[in-house]
Amino acid sequence: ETNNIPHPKEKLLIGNLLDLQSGRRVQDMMKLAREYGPIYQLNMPGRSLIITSGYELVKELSDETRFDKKVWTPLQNVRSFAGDGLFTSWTQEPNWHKAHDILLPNFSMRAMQGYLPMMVDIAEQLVGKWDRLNSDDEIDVPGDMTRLTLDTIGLCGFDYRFNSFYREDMHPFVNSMVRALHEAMERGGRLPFEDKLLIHKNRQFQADIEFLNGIVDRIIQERRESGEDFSQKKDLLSYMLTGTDKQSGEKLDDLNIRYQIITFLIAGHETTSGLLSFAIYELLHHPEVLAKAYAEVDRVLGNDLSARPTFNQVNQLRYVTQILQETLRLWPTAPAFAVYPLKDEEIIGGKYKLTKNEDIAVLIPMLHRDPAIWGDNPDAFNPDHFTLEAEQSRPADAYKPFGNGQRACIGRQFAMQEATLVLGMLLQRYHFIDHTNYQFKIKETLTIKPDDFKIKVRKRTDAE
Ligand code: MNH
Repeated sequence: ETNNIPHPKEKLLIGNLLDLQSGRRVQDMMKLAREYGPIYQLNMPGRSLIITSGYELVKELSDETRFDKKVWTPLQNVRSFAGDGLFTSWTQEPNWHKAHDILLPNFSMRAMQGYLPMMVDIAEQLVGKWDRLNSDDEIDVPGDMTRLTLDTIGLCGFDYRFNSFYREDMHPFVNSMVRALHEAMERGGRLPFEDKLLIHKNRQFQADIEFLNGIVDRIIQERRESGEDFSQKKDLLSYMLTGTDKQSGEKLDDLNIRYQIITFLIAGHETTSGLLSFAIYELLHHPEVLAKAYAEVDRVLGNDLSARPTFNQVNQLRYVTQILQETLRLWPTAPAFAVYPLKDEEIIGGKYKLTKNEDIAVLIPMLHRDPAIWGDNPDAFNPDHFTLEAEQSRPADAYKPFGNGQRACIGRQFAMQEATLVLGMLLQRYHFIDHTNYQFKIKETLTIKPDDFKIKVRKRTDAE
């Protein structure tokens, strides 16, 4: 090859396929980045994957006049159920621009203010559950955070209650979604003929997709039958059903609405639940950070547990926000995105050559550990990385947990508001107890979460 990009030695016929193991692809990519550096290439049957993680490289890849989002192999597989929804569409597909234009008002500052009471409603169900536990009862942290975030996007986006806190198991939507996301990712690591042979997995994938569609169709039907005036309710669903795109004057078609709802139900909860889970994990291991967080929460929210946090109070939880930002630095829960060059390109002053055919991935957890930006100890958790001064003295492209440019996350403020509110309410109420001496382990689907992470809590109002 002549593109100068380092690559691990390939095996006959399968190339580097085995360098990324099932269930730990992101972690293997991180390991290879530590070994091969800020850019390396993996060659697999039928495709090649370039993995970047140095700030200097990502700065160039973030230039939207030269590079655009690529719907790379994992996302192509997600298109089986998310179609040309916002997350899985190419920028030049008409429905990307249309849906972006129609749905943007749902993510304004005013819209965030409107969501807060609904976010509080669901957060109160979470603390209602934790308040009633016996002191010996264990909490499945990612499990309860998933209940919380799914119910929040359901209520805020679609006026639909999954009521996950009223059931012992997960809502079946979650099981189908997790399996489908996992399968979408696994397909990228199999040989094409293997994919075809896995009859059971293919059947399960189809069944899961049909199940997700069924839930979405029920949500649409309930709204249509509710007889409410769509133009009065300003949630995602009403914009999807009635909004028109300024450029084309058109509405979204029925199939695309289905894709958008699935997209938002998935994108709107899977990553935020991981963020809250990792944040609690980090707090358990950083008592000095935890103490500062308690002090801030006590000052801003006070100790009246029956008072509902206001929009202003949530925005005043600056240190809690820094904790979440630092958590997303080390554990960006959507750990990679991909771009392609609009024409054949050279980067780093002609050092590396890039073509449209490769998937060029930005491996966010390693970008966020570039020593040139984060110093000699980039693995250390330190919310002071996100003081205003620290943020101002750092280039913007060094931190990309929400992706890049016009294709960056539309739900960023939504996620941060929800996570800040919930972490604030938990800190206001509980001591966290690591009774299992948790051994950190990551579970990968398309996203990352702490695996099998259990805690106990004790109310702060109880005697020490
Ligand atoms: Mn979200 C795109 C991360 C929460 C809806 N999101 C992205 C991308 C990243 C991302 C990274 C870009 C992916 C790519 O370039 O291929 N998102 C996150 C993280 C959180 C998150 C880390 C929480 C923490 N996302 C949310 C929430 C919603 C949401 C909450 C909805 C309420 N995200 C989206 C949508 C897109 C997206 C929709 C696609 C946007 C577009 O391309 O127009």
